[in-house]
Amino acid sequence: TAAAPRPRLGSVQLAACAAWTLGGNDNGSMITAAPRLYPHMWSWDTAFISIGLAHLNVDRAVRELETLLAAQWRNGMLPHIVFSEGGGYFPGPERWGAAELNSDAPDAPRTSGICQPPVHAIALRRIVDIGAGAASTARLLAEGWPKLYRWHEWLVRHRDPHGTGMLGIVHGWESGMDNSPRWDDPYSAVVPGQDLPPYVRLDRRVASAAERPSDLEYDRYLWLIEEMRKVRYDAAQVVRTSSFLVGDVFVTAVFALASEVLATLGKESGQPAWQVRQLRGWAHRSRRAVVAAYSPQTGLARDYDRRANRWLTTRTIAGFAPLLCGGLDAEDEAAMLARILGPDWAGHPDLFAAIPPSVSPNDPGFRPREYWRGPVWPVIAWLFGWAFEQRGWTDEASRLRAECLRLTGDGAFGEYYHPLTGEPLGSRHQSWTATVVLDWLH
Ligand code: 2M8
Repeated sequence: TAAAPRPRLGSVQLAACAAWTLGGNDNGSMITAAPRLYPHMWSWDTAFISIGLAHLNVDRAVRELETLLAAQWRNGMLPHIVFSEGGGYFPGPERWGAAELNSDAPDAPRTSGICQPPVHAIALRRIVDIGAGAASTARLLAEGWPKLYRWHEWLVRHRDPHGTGMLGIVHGWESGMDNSPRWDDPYSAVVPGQDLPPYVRLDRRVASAAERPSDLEYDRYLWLIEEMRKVRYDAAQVVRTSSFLVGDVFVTAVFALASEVLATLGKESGQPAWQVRQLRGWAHRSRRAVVAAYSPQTGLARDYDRRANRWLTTRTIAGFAPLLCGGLDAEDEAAMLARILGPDWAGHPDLFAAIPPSVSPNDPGFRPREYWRGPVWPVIAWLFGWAFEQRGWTDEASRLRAECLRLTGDGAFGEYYHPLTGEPLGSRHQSWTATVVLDWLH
């Protein structure tokens, strides 16, 4: 697969394109994740989107995060989708039925009944830094911080009830990496029942079938929703009854990192000292769980299938989770940093740009066009780059940034990219891709 020549915009044009993309995805009440494929608000997309927006208009960035936070469930959960008035996505609010079944869910706006990786405190940090001194950022910090604290508390209470530090997920969608090979084993135990109500997929009207999950995968995704509906999205029961329950090492590392960030923001802004201490304690415990998931055999950290009681040794980008939150001993950490930059990952000689893809091109399961099974995701690269900077790996962070700008420099803002040719795949004009580009350009 030879790389086709692709146009490259100058940085001013590229920033203008990114701003235009975000403006185009603004439906008046929210910035949707993508124009046609995802016409609603997604939890972790919105965290990233608000970072890019902060460079354009900090008040607008604040409003975006506030819109998401306003949909927080009364029990503290931040839902993975906040639905706009429009349709065009399946499963929509009727299929989820969250507000009908659970009194903790808001009636308006409508939401889904699961969550996504807790990156929001990182967005708060970025917005507060970019918009220092603005009245809106001060308001966001004062009113948003306690909401994020409750969100983290919900995760600890319901997704780590035994205090292991490792957070569980009850649906692959909660990982954000829907059809990653990480979940093939646990999904093989999810057997859709005869009573799975019929449905029509809408995603393949926009993205080609080869770039989306299979029908069998979708049956399983929808079956897990049926299981949750049966227990009315009661968080404690969902964890007991879902046929999918996995300790997610990537979500756990994000949680450790974000809890540390939230603690620091809380300390700076005079939040109660006991809550700040508690956040640091959660961060510490989850960091230890990430380190305990590290496998010297693969040199990567593993997920844990709680239904089958076994470690999952699939090798994907998520295995580099310890680089996000730290905690490995110095030697293992240096080896892991070298590995993500080395020939199996970002340094693979056939890559279009030196960015770690979702699955290594050397892995037998590598599928370069298929969603979370091989493509490069700029937003994931942003997260690693940001963490690298926090860890003091500034050269590595700026090289990654330069490579990402090379990949995304045509202004298409693909949802994901073919790692070998650089072709944009999935949706075009994807908000979170535009937004991380804006942040890289500043
Ligand atoms: C993808 O997930 C949704 C379901 O949540 C879908 O395929 O319909 C994932 O890439 C997820 O991480 C992302 O938040 C979402 C919107 O961009 O799309």
